Amino acid sequence: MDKKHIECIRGDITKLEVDVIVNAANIKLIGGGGVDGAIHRAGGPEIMYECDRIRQEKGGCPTGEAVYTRAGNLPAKYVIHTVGPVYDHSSPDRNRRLLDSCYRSSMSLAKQLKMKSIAFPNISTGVYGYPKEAAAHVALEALGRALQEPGSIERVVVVCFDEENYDLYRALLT
Ligand code: AR6
Repeated sequence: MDKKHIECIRGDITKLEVDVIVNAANIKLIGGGGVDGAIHRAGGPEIMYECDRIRQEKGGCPTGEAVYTRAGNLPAKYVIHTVGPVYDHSSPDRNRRLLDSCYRSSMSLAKQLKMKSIAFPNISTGVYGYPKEAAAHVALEALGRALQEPGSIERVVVVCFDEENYDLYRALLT
């Protein structure tokens, strides 16, 4: 197998033993439902404490960008919080550019932190309404590009919670 690779699994990202897990957060970093809720519940209050500090210092995290906190009780070392676009049917290019930027910014931050393994959820494909197939193409293109660039990351895991996303990724990765 290639030393640097992308794999997909079906499951709960909070259980993963990787260096970094990525959260699909909101611009205020105030927590919410979906994967964001699951990460804060499983990780405990330390993660929100650090999100509060980031909000006080810089107002939160703009769409398409990424910030990091420690991971509290999770097996990971860090959580990278990125904010996907709320899908806007009238702006396909903007949706794509912002989602691409989430994956790119998260990979870049993980490399700055000298991390070797990272797990992503299917950003924006829950309450933010991004069509799953289109999002999977954007994600894999961005991750493939980021893996080709120099840096510490050797293992990227896409964690699919729902069957539709899992089937899509499995088909695209095999
Ligand atoms: N592990 C992995 N993936 C999960 C998990 C989990 N434990 N739980 C849900 N998913 P969403 P968004 C999947 O709605 O669309 C939050 O309230 C889920 O099946 O979590 O980016 C934030 O605070 C879906 O495929 O994120 C924001 O306000 C994917 O995670 C807003 O939702 C993303 O769904 C962000 O919306």
